[in-house]
Amino acid sequence: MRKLFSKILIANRGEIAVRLVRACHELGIRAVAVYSEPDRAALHVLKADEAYAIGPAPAPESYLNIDRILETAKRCGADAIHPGYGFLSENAAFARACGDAGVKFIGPSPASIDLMGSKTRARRQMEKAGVPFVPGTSHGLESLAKARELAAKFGYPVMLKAAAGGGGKGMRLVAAESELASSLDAARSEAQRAFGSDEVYLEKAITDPRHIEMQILADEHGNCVYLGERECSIQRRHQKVLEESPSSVVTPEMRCQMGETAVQAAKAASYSNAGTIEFLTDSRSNFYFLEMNTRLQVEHPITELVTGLDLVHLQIRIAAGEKLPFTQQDIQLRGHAIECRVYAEDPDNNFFPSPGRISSSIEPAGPGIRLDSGIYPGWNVGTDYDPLLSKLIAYGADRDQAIARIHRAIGEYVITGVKTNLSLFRRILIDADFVAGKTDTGYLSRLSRKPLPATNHHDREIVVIAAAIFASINPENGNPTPVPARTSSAWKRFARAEAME
Ligand code: MV4
Repeated sequence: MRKLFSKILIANRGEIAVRLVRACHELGIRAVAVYSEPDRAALHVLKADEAYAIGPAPAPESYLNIDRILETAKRCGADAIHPGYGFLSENAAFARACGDAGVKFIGPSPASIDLMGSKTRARRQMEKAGVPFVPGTSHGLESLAKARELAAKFGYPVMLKAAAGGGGKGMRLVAAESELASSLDAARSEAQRAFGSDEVYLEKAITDPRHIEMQILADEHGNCVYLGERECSIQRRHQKVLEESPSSVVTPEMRCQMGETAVQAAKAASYSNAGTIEFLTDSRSNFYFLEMNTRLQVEHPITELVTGLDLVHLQIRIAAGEKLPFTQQDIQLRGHAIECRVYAEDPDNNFFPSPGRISSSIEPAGPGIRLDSGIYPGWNVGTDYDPLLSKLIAYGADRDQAIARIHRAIGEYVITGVKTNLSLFRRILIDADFVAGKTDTGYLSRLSRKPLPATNHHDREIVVIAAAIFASINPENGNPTPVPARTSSAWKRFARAEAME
Protein backbone atom coordinates (compact mmCIF):
# COMPACT_ATOMS: atom_id res chain seq x y z
CA MET A 1 0.00 0.00 0.00
CA ARG A 2 1.14 3.51 -0.84
CA LYS A 3 2.23 5.66 2.09
CA LEU A 4 -0.75 7.73 3.26
CA PHE A 5 0.74 9.91 5.99
CA SER A 6 3.67 9.15 8.24
CA LYS A 7 2.30 10.82 11.37
CA ILE A 8 -1.16 12.04 12.35
CA LEU A 9 -1.80 14.42 15.24
CA ILE A 10 -5.09 13.66 16.98
CA ALA A 11 -6.62 16.93 18.19
CA ASN A 12 -9.06 15.33 20.59
CA ARG A 13 -9.39 13.25 23.76
CA GLY A 14 -11.41 10.37 25.25
CA GLU A 15 -12.86 7.41 23.39
CA ILE A 16 -12.69 9.06 19.94
CA ALA A 17 -8.98 9.82 20.31
CA VAL A 18 -8.40 6.15 21.23
CA ARG A 19 -10.48 5.11 18.18
CA LEU A 20 -8.31 7.31 15.96
CA VAL A 21 -5.03 6.00 17.42
CA ARG A 22 -6.21 2.47 16.57
CA ALA A 23 -6.95 3.40 12.95
CA CYS A 24 -3.52 5.02 12.59
CA HIS A 25 -1.81 1.91 13.89
CA GLU A 26 -3.79 -0.33 11.55
CA LEU A 27 -2.57 1.81 8.65
CA GLY A 28 1.07 1.91 9.79
CA ILE A 29 0.85 5.60 10.71
CA ARG A 30 2.34 7.05 13.88
CA ALA A 31 -0.29 8.56 16.18
CA VAL A 32 0.41 11.71 18.20
CA ALA A 33 -1.75 12.58 21.18
CA VAL A 34 -2.20 16.03 22.67
CA TYR A 35 -3.49 16.50 26.18
CA SER A 36 -4.59 19.11 28.68
CA GLU A 37 -3.26 19.10 32.26
CA PRO A 38 -5.92 16.80 33.78
CA ASP A 39 -5.56 14.41 30.79
CA ARG A 40 -1.86 13.68 31.36
CA ALA A 41 -2.63 10.00 32.11
CA ALA A 42 -5.70 9.67 29.85
CA LEU A 43 -6.13 6.47 27.85
CA HIS A 44 -5.52 8.19 24.50
CA VAL A 45 -2.18 9.48 25.81
CA LEU A 46 -1.17 5.99 26.97
CA LYS A 47 -2.06 4.44 23.60
CA ALA A 48 -0.46 7.01 21.30
CA ASP A 49 3.15 6.85 20.08
CA GLU A 50 3.95 10.36 21.28
CA ALA A 51 2.07 12.84 23.43
CA TYR A 52 2.38 16.58 23.99
CA ALA A 53 0.93 18.88 26.64
CA ILE A 54 -1.11 21.70 25.13
CA GLY A 55 -2.35 23.64 28.14
CA PRO A 56 -4.64 23.77 31.16
CA ALA A 57 -8.05 22.12 31.57
CA PRO A 58 -10.36 24.75 30.03
CA ALA A 59 -10.88 23.70 26.41
CA PRO A 60 -10.25 27.22 24.97
CA GLU A 61 -6.73 27.00 26.42
CA SER A 62 -6.00 23.45 25.23
CA TYR A 63 -8.20 21.39 22.88
CA LEU A 64 -9.50 24.57 21.21
CA ASN A 65 -6.13 26.33 21.12
CA ILE A 66 -5.42 26.45 17.39
CA ASP A 67 -1.97 28.04 17.65
CA ARG A 68 -0.79 25.60 20.28
CA ILE A 69 -2.03 22.56 18.35
CA LEU A 70 -0.48 23.67 15.06
CA GLU A 71 2.79 24.51 16.81
CA THR A 72 2.77 20.97 18.23
CA ALA A 73 2.05 19.46 14.81
CA LYS A 74 5.04 21.29 13.34
CA ARG A 75 7.32 20.42 16.27
CA CYS A 76 6.57 16.67 16.03
CA GLY A 77 6.50 16.57 12.24
CA ALA A 78 2.88 15.48 11.81
CA ASP A 79 1.72 15.64 8.20
CA ALA A 80 -2.00 15.50 9.01
CA ILE A 81 -4.44 16.33 11.83
CA HIS A 82 -7.60 14.43 12.66
CA PRO A 83 -9.98 16.62 14.71
CA GLY A 84 -12.38 13.86 15.85
CA TYR A 85 -15.80 15.27 16.83
CA GLY A 86 -16.60 18.36 18.90
CA PHE A 87 -13.73 20.76 19.75
CA LEU A 88 -12.17 22.03 16.46
CA SER A 89 -13.82 19.49 14.15
CA GLU A 90 -16.25 21.99 12.56
CA ASN A 91 -14.10 25.06 12.88
CA ALA A 92 -13.40 26.47 9.41
CA ALA A 93 -10.67 28.78 10.73
CA PHE A 94 -8.82 25.75 12.08
CA ALA A 95 -9.16 23.82 8.81
CA ARG A 96 -7.86 26.90 7.00
CA ALA A 97 -4.95 27.34 9.42
CA CYS A 98 -3.98 23.69 8.90
CA GLY A 99 -3.90 24.25 5.15
CA ASP A 100 -1.79 27.40 5.58
CA ALA A 101 0.64 25.49 7.81
CA GLY A 102 0.99 22.69 5.25
CA VAL A 103 -0.64 20.08 7.49
CA LYS A 104 -3.56 18.13 5.97
CA PHE A 105 -6.85 18.61 7.83
CA ILE A 106 -8.65 15.25 7.75
CA GLY A 107 -12.12 16.53 6.87
CA PRO A 108 -13.90 18.75 4.35
CA SER A 109 -12.67 22.08 2.95
CA PRO A 110 -13.01 25.26 5.04
CA ALA A 111 -15.55 26.50 2.47
CA SER A 112 -17.82 23.47 3.03
CA ILE A 113 -17.57 23.87 6.81
CA ASP A 114 -18.44 27.57 6.53
CA LEU A 115 -21.38 26.89 4.23
CA MET A 116 -22.94 24.28 6.51
CA GLY A 117 -22.12 26.34 9.62
CA SER A 118 -24.65 28.95 8.55
CA LYS A 119 -28.02 27.22 8.67
CA THR A 120 -29.62 29.91 6.51
CA ARG A 121 -26.89 29.73 3.84
CA ALA A 122 -27.12 25.94 3.92
CA ARG A 123 -30.90 26.14 3.39
CA ARG A 124 -30.46 28.48 0.42
CA GLN A 125 -27.89 26.13 -1.10
CA MET A 126 -30.17 23.09 -0.58
CA GLU A 127 -33.08 24.97 -2.14
CA LYS A 128 -30.93 25.67 -5.23
CA ALA A 129 -29.95 21.99 -5.38
CA GLY A 130 -33.57 20.80 -5.13
CA VAL A 131 -33.14 19.12 -1.74
CA PRO A 132 -36.40 19.04 0.29
CA PHE A 133 -36.06 21.09 3.47
CA VAL A 134 -38.43 22.03 6.28
CA PRO A 135 -40.78 24.81 5.11
CA GLY A 136 -39.55 28.14 6.47
CA THR A 137 -37.31 31.11 5.80
CA SER A 138 -33.78 30.93 4.47
CA HIS A 139 -32.72 34.41 5.57
CA GLY A 140 -32.46 35.97 9.00
CA LEU A 141 -35.69 37.58 10.27
CA GLU A 142 -35.52 41.37 9.82
CA SER A 143 -38.29 42.42 12.19
CA LEU A 144 -41.08 41.20 14.42
CA ALA A 145 -43.62 42.31 11.81
CA LYS A 146 -41.90 40.18 9.17
CA ALA A 147 -41.73 37.25 11.59
CA ARG A 148 -45.50 37.59 12.26
CA GLU A 149 -46.26 37.60 8.56
CA LEU A 150 -44.07 34.55 7.84
CA ALA A 151 -45.25 32.54 10.84
CA ALA A 152 -48.85 33.12 9.74
CA LYS A 153 -47.92 31.99 6.24
CA PHE A 154 -46.28 28.72 7.38
CA GLY A 155 -48.79 28.17 10.20
CA TYR A 156 -48.24 27.64 13.93
CA PRO A 157 -46.52 25.99 15.69
CA VAL A 158 -43.23 27.36 14.35
CA MET A 159 -39.61 27.02 15.44
CA LEU A 160 -37.21 29.92 15.84
CA LYS A 161 -33.62 28.84 15.29
CA ALA A 162 -30.22 30.49 15.46
CA ALA A 163 -28.59 30.66 12.02
CA ALA A 164 -25.19 30.03 13.60
CA GLY A 165 -26.59 27.33 15.90
CA GLY A 166 -27.35 23.68 15.40
CA GLY A 167 -27.94 20.75 17.67
CA GLY A 168 -30.88 22.46 19.37
CA LYS A 169 -29.08 25.39 21.02
CA GLY A 170 -30.93 28.69 20.77
CA MET A 171 -34.07 26.98 19.46
CA ARG A 172 -37.61 28.11 20.47
CA LEU A 173 -40.93 26.41 19.80
CA VAL A 174 -43.66 29.01 19.30
CA ALA A 175 -47.20 27.66 19.64
CA ALA A 176 -49.15 30.82 18.88
CA GLU A 177 -48.74 34.43 17.72
CA SER A 178 -49.13 35.72 21.27
CA GLU A 179 -45.76 34.12 22.16
CA LEU A 180 -43.89 35.27 19.07
CA ALA A 181 -42.54 38.63 20.30
CA SER A 182 -41.06 37.35 23.55
CA SER A 183 -39.72 34.15 21.90
CA LEU A 184 -38.01 36.15 19.18
CA ASP A 185 -36.32 38.39 21.76
CA ALA A 186 -35.23 35.37 23.79
CA ALA A 187 -33.97 33.45 20.73
CA ARG A 188 -31.99 36.49 19.55
CA SER A 189 -30.25 37.15 22.85
CA GLU A 190 -29.54 33.44 23.38
CA ALA A 191 -28.06 33.21 19.87
CA GLN A 192 -25.97 36.32 20.42
CA ARG A 193 -24.60 34.97 23.67
CA ALA A 194 -23.94 31.42 22.44
CA PHE A 195 -22.75 32.04 18.87
CA GLY A 196 -21.87 35.73 18.64
CA SER A 197 -24.58 36.31 16.03
CA ASP A 198 -28.24 37.18 16.61
CA GLU A 199 -29.39 35.98 13.19
CA VAL A 200 -32.56 33.97 13.76
CA TYR A 201 -34.75 32.26 11.16
CA LEU A 202 -38.07 30.49 11.24
CA GLU A 203 -39.29 27.01 10.31
CA LYS A 204 -42.64 25.31 10.49
CA ALA A 205 -42.50 22.91 13.44
CA ILE A 206 -42.73 19.23 12.59
CA THR A 207 -44.66 17.51 15.39
CA ASP A 208 -43.27 14.30 16.96
CA PRO A 209 -40.51 14.05 14.37
CA ARG A 210 -37.86 11.40 14.08
CA HIS A 211 -34.22 12.34 13.67
CA ILE A 212 -32.83 10.15 10.93
CA GLU A 213 -29.43 10.92 9.46
CA MET A 214 -27.64 9.66 6.37
CA GLN A 215 -23.89 8.96 6.35
CA ILE A 216 -22.06 10.01 3.21
CA LEU A 217 -18.48 9.66 2.03
CA ALA A 218 -17.02 11.83 -0.70
CA ASP A 219 -13.53 11.84 -2.15
CA GLU A 220 -11.63 14.86 -3.50
CA HIS A 221 -12.33 13.79 -7.10
CA GLY A 222 -16.10 14.33 -7.11
CA ASN A 223 -17.22 10.80 -6.16
CA CYS A 224 -19.81 10.46 -3.41
CA VAL A 225 -21.73 7.54 -1.90
CA TYR A 226 -24.25 7.10 0.93
CA LEU A 227 -23.81 4.42 3.60
CA GLY A 228 -27.33 4.09 4.98
CA GLU A 229 -29.14 5.85 7.76
CA ARG A 230 -28.92 6.05 11.52
CA GLU A 231 -32.03 6.40 13.67
CA CYS A 232 -31.08 8.91 16.39
CA SER A 233 -34.44 9.92 17.84
CA ILE A 234 -33.69 8.65 21.34
CA GLN A 235 -32.27 11.82 22.83
CA ARG A 236 -32.38 13.76 26.07
CA ARG A 237 -31.94 17.54 25.93
CA HIS A 238 -30.49 17.22 22.42
CA GLN A 239 -27.96 14.68 23.67
CA LYS A 240 -28.21 11.36 21.82
CA VAL A 241 -28.46 8.34 24.07
CA LEU A 242 -29.04 5.31 21.83
CA GLU A 243 -28.73 5.04 18.06
CA GLU A 244 -29.40 2.25 15.60
CA SER A 245 -28.97 1.37 11.97
CA PRO A 246 -31.06 0.71 10.00
CA SER A 247 -34.12 2.66 11.19
CA SER A 248 -37.30 0.62 11.77
CA VAL A 249 -39.33 3.07 9.67
CA VAL A 250 -37.11 3.43 6.61
CA THR A 251 -38.13 1.21 3.70
CA PRO A 252 -35.65 0.32 0.93
CA GLU A 253 -37.36 2.86 -1.37
CA MET A 254 -37.20 5.61 1.26
CA ARG A 255 -33.51 4.76 1.96
CA CYS A 256 -32.70 5.09 -1.70
CA GLN A 257 -34.49 8.47 -1.89
CA MET A 258 -32.88 9.77 1.30
CA GLY A 259 -29.47 8.49 0.22
CA GLU A 260 -29.68 10.09 -3.20
CA THR A 261 -30.88 13.33 -1.59
CA ALA A 262 -27.94 13.23 0.83
CA VAL A 263 -25.49 12.77 -2.06
CA GLN A 264 -27.16 15.67 -3.88
CA ALA A 265 -26.76 17.82 -0.74
CA ALA A 266 -23.09 16.86 -0.37
CA LYS A 267 -22.40 17.65 -4.03
CA ALA A 268 -24.15 21.02 -3.67
CA ALA A 269 -21.65 21.81 -0.88
CA SER A 270 -18.64 20.56 -2.93
CA TYR A 271 -18.18 18.28 0.02
CA SER A 272 -15.31 15.86 0.57
CA ASN A 273 -14.52 13.35 3.34
CA ALA A 274 -17.08 11.83 5.78
CA GLY A 275 -20.24 13.80 6.48
CA THR A 276 -23.77 13.39 7.74
CA ILE A 277 -27.02 14.84 6.45
CA GLU A 278 -29.59 15.17 9.22
CA PHE A 279 -33.24 14.77 8.29
CA LEU A 280 -36.43 15.20 10.25
CA THR A 281 -39.15 12.77 9.25
CA ASP A 282 -42.82 13.15 10.05
CA SER A 283 -45.42 10.48 10.83
CA ARG A 284 -46.23 10.17 7.11
CA SER A 285 -42.58 9.36 6.23
CA ASN A 286 -41.89 12.71 4.57
CA PHE A 287 -38.26 13.67 5.12
CA TYR A 288 -36.75 17.14 5.27
CA PHE A 289 -33.13 18.34 5.25
CA LEU A 290 -32.31 19.79 8.68
CA GLU A 291 -28.56 20.39 8.76
CA MET A 292 -25.28 18.81 7.71
CA ASN A 293 -22.60 17.75 10.17
CA THR A 294 -19.21 18.22 8.59
CA ARG A 295 -17.32 15.76 10.81
CA LEU A 296 -17.03 12.13 11.85
CA GLN A 297 -19.87 11.51 14.30
CA VAL A 298 -19.99 9.85 17.70
CA GLU A 299 -22.36 7.18 16.35
CA HIS A 300 -20.24 6.28 13.27
CA PRO A 301 -19.55 2.71 14.52
CA ILE A 302 -23.11 1.49 13.84
CA THR A 303 -22.65 2.43 10.19
CA GLU A 304 -19.28 0.65 10.21
CA LEU A 305 -20.93 -2.54 11.45
CA VAL A 306 -23.78 -2.63 8.93
CA THR A 307 -21.54 -1.67 5.97
CA GLY A 308 -18.40 -3.58 6.96
CA LEU A 309 -16.38 -0.41 6.24
CA ASP A 310 -13.90 1.43 8.44
CA LEU A 311 -14.89 5.08 8.22
CA VAL A 312 -11.70 6.39 9.81
CA HIS A 313 -9.47 4.43 7.39
CA LEU A 314 -11.53 5.84 4.56
CA GLN A 315 -11.30 9.39 5.94
CA ILE A 316 -7.52 9.10 6.04
CA ARG A 317 -7.32 7.64 2.54
CA ILE A 318 -9.60 10.35 1.16
CA ALA A 319 -7.50 13.06 2.86
CA ALA A 320 -4.38 11.52 1.27
CA GLY A 321 -6.00 12.13 -2.13
CA GLU A 322 -7.16 8.60 -2.90
CA LYS A 323 -10.34 7.91 -4.83
CA LEU A 324 -13.19 6.06 -3.12
CA PRO A 325 -12.33 2.37 -3.56
CA PHE A 326 -15.97 1.42 -4.33
CA THR A 327 -19.14 2.72 -5.97
CA GLN A 328 -22.71 2.90 -4.65
CA GLN A 329 -23.57 -0.54 -6.08
CA ASP A 330 -20.74 -2.14 -4.09
CA ILE A 331 -22.22 -1.00 -0.79
CA GLN A 332 -24.31 -3.64 0.92
CA LEU A 333 -26.13 -3.02 4.17
CA ARG A 334 -26.29 -6.17 6.23
CA GLY A 335 -27.72 -6.87 9.69
CA HIS A 336 -28.51 -4.41 12.45
CA ALA A 337 -26.39 -2.38 14.86
CA ILE A 338 -27.23 -0.50 18.08
CA GLU A 339 -25.07 1.89 20.10
CA CYS A 340 -25.53 2.84 23.75
CA ARG A 341 -23.64 5.93 24.94
CA VAL A 342 -22.40 5.23 28.45
CA TYR A 343 -22.15 8.47 30.42
CA ALA A 344 -20.88 9.18 33.94
CA GLU A 345 -24.16 10.60 35.14
CA ASP A 346 -26.74 9.78 37.77
CA PRO A 347 -30.06 8.50 36.37
CA ASP A 348 -31.60 8.84 39.84
CA ASN A 349 -30.65 12.51 40.07
CA ASN A 350 -31.84 13.98 36.78
CA PHE A 351 -28.76 12.67 34.92
CA PHE A 352 -26.47 15.02 36.78
CA PRO A 353 -22.76 14.47 35.94
CA SER A 354 -21.09 11.99 38.29
CA PRO A 355 -17.33 12.58 38.32
CA GLY A 356 -14.89 10.42 40.28
CA ARG A 357 -12.24 7.73 40.11
CA ILE A 358 -13.10 4.54 38.21
CA SER A 359 -12.52 1.98 40.97
CA SER A 360 -13.28 -1.04 38.81
CA SER A 361 -14.51 -1.86 35.35
CA ILE A 362 -15.56 -5.23 33.95
CA GLU A 363 -16.01 -4.88 30.22
CA PRO A 364 -18.48 -6.88 28.15
CA ALA A 365 -17.31 -8.84 25.11
CA GLY A 366 -18.50 -11.87 23.18
CA PRO A 367 -20.40 -12.32 19.91
CA GLY A 368 -21.31 -9.11 18.13
CA ILE A 369 -20.00 -6.73 20.80
CA ARG A 370 -17.71 -3.74 20.28
CA LEU A 371 -16.70 -1.38 23.07
CA ASP A 372 -15.10 1.97 22.21
CA SER A 373 -13.96 3.17 25.61
CA GLY A 374 -11.88 6.03 26.93
CA ILE A 375 -11.54 4.86 30.53
CA TYR A 376 -9.60 2.34 32.65
CA PRO A 377 -9.62 1.41 36.37
CA GLY A 378 -7.82 4.18 38.23
CA TRP A 379 -8.73 6.86 35.69
CA ASN A 380 -10.29 9.97 37.16
CA VAL A 381 -13.42 11.19 35.37
CA GLY A 382 -13.38 14.96 35.71
CA THR A 383 -15.87 17.74 35.10
CA ASP A 384 -13.95 19.67 32.48
CA TYR A 385 -15.33 17.81 29.45
CA ASP A 386 -18.25 15.77 28.19
CA PRO A 387 -18.98 12.86 30.60
CA LEU A 388 -19.01 10.16 27.84
CA LEU A 389 -17.13 7.12 29.19
CA SER A 390 -17.59 4.66 26.38
CA LYS A 391 -19.84 3.50 23.58
CA LEU A 392 -21.19 -0.02 23.71
CA ILE A 393 -22.09 -1.22 20.24
CA ALA A 394 -23.78 -4.47 19.23
CA TYR A 395 -24.22 -6.11 15.87
CA GLY A 396 -26.80 -8.78 15.04
CA ALA A 397 -28.17 -10.49 11.97
CA ASP A 398 -31.43 -8.63 12.63
CA ARG A 399 -32.83 -6.08 15.11
CA ASP A 400 -33.99 -8.71 17.60
CA GLN A 401 -30.54 -10.26 17.78
CA ALA A 402 -28.85 -6.87 18.12
CA ILE A 403 -31.22 -5.98 20.98
CA ALA A 404 -30.61 -9.35 22.67
CA ARG A 405 -26.84 -8.95 22.39
CA ILE A 406 -26.63 -5.38 23.64
CA HIS A 407 -29.01 -6.19 26.50
CA ARG A 408 -26.85 -9.16 27.43
CA ALA A 409 -23.69 -7.01 27.21
CA ILE A 410 -25.23 -4.22 29.34
CA GLY A 411 -25.84 -6.92 31.95
CA GLU A 412 -22.14 -7.88 31.89
CA TYR A 413 -20.87 -4.31 32.09
CA VAL A 414 -19.75 -3.24 35.57
CA ILE A 415 -18.34 0.23 36.25
CA THR A 416 -17.79 1.31 39.84
CA GLY A 417 -16.57 4.57 41.32
CA VAL A 418 -18.86 6.78 39.26
CA LYS A 419 -22.58 6.53 38.58
CA THR A 420 -23.50 5.64 35.04
CA ASN A 421 -26.61 5.60 32.88
CA LEU A 422 -26.38 1.82 32.30
CA SER A 423 -29.68 1.30 34.16
CA LEU A 424 -31.43 3.54 31.62
CA PHE A 425 -30.43 1.14 28.83
CA ARG A 426 -31.69 -1.85 30.79
CA ARG A 427 -35.03 -0.06 30.86
CA ILE A 428 -35.09 1.01 27.22
CA LEU A 429 -34.06 -2.38 25.85
CA ILE A 430 -37.02 -4.21 27.45
CA ASP A 431 -39.54 -1.44 26.85
CA ALA A 432 -42.44 -2.54 24.62
CA ASP A 433 -42.44 0.70 22.57
CA PHE A 434 -38.68 0.46 21.93
CA VAL A 435 -38.94 -3.20 20.97
CA ALA A 436 -41.77 -2.27 18.58
CA GLY A 437 -39.58 0.48 17.06
CA LYS A 438 -41.85 3.31 18.28
CA THR A 439 -39.01 5.74 18.92
CA ASP A 440 -39.72 9.32 17.88
CA THR A 441 -38.03 12.28 19.57
CA GLY A 442 -40.61 12.25 22.39
CA TYR A 443 -39.78 8.64 23.30
CA LEU A 444 -37.48 9.22 26.31
CA SER A 445 -39.75 11.70 28.04
CA ARG A 446 -42.68 9.27 27.59
CA LEU A 447 -40.51 6.48 29.04
CA SER A 448 -39.63 8.60 32.07
CA ARG A 449 -43.32 9.01 32.83
CA LYS A 450 -43.96 5.24 32.75
CA PRO A 451 -43.82 3.42 36.09
CA LEU A 452 -40.65 1.41 36.68
CA PRO A 453 -41.09 -2.24 35.77
CA ALA A 454 -41.85 -4.20 38.95
CA THR A 455 -39.06 -6.35 40.36
CA ASN A 456 -40.19 -9.57 41.99
CA HIS A 457 -39.22 -10.54 45.51
CA HIS A 458 -36.71 -13.17 44.34
CA ASP A 459 -34.79 -10.70 42.13
CA ARG A 460 -34.79 -8.16 44.92
CA GLU A 461 -33.26 -10.65 47.31
CA ILE A 462 -30.51 -11.55 44.85
CA VAL A 463 -29.68 -7.86 44.39
CA VAL A 464 -29.54 -7.33 48.15
CA ILE A 465 -27.21 -10.33 48.66
CA ALA A 466 -24.97 -9.23 45.78
CA ALA A 467 -24.82 -5.67 47.12
CA ALA A 468 -23.97 -6.97 50.60
CA ILE A 469 -21.12 -9.09 49.22
CA PHE A 470 -19.92 -6.23 47.02
CA ALA A 471 -20.01 -3.80 49.93
CA SER A 472 -17.71 -6.10 51.92
CA ILE A 473 -15.03 -6.40 49.22
CA ASN A 474 -12.00 -4.17 49.45
CA PRO A 475 -11.56 -2.85 45.88
CA GLU A 476 -7.77 -2.64 46.35
CA ASN A 477 -7.19 -6.36 46.90
CA GLY A 478 -10.51 -8.17 46.60
CA ASN A 479 -10.44 -9.31 50.23
CA PRO A 480 -13.57 -9.23 52.37
CA THR A 481 -13.53 -6.35 54.86
CA PRO A 482 -16.09 -4.97 57.31
CA VAL A 483 -18.54 -2.60 55.71
CA PRO A 484 -17.86 0.96 56.88
CA ALA A 485 -20.60 2.40 59.06
CA ARG A 486 -21.05 5.37 56.80
CA THR A 487 -21.11 4.88 53.09
CA SER A 488 -22.25 7.11 50.25
CA SER A 489 -23.88 4.26 48.32
CA ALA A 490 -27.63 3.95 48.80
CA TRP A 491 -27.41 0.29 47.74
CA LYS A 492 -24.74 -0.47 50.34
CA ARG A 493 -26.76 1.23 53.09
CA PHE A 494 -29.82 -0.68 51.98
CA ALA A 495 -27.89 -3.95 51.92
CA ARG A 496 -26.61 -3.34 55.44
CA ALA A 497 -30.09 -2.61 56.70
CA GLU A 498 -31.42 -5.76 55.00
CA ALA A 499 -28.53 -7.84 56.34
CA MET A 500 -29.49 -6.72 59.86
CA GLU A 501 -33.03 -8.05 59.45
C1 MV4 B 1 -37.04 20.89 14.60
C2 MV4 B 1 -38.07 20.16 15.23
C3 MV4 B 1 -39.33 20.29 14.72
N1 MV4 B 1 -39.57 21.09 13.67
N2 MV4 B 1 -37.33 21.68 13.55
C4 MV4 B 1 -33.55 19.77 17.65
C5 MV4 B 1 -32.08 19.70 17.38
C6 MV4 B 1 -31.84 20.43 16.14
N3 MV4 B 1 -30.84 19.79 15.33
C7 MV4 B 1 -33.16 20.48 15.47
N4 MV4 B 1 -34.14 20.06 16.41
C8 MV4 B 1 -35.46 20.06 16.08
N5 MV4 B 1 -35.78 20.82 15.02
C9 MV4 B 1 -38.56 21.77 13.12
N6 MV4 B 1 -38.82 22.57 12.09
C10 MV4 B 1 -37.75 19.36 16.32
C11 MV4 B 1 -36.44 19.31 16.76
C12 MV4 B 1 -36.22 18.49 17.90
C13 MV4 B 1 -35.45 17.34 17.85
C14 MV4 B 1 -34.82 16.95 16.67
C15 MV4 B 1 -34.06 15.83 16.62
C16 MV4 B 1 -33.92 15.04 17.75
C17 MV4 B 1 -34.53 15.40 18.93
C18 MV4 B 1 -35.29 16.55 18.99
C19 MV4 B 1 -35.90 16.90 20.18
C20 MV4 B 1 -36.65 18.02 20.23
C21 MV4 B 1 -36.80 18.83 19.11
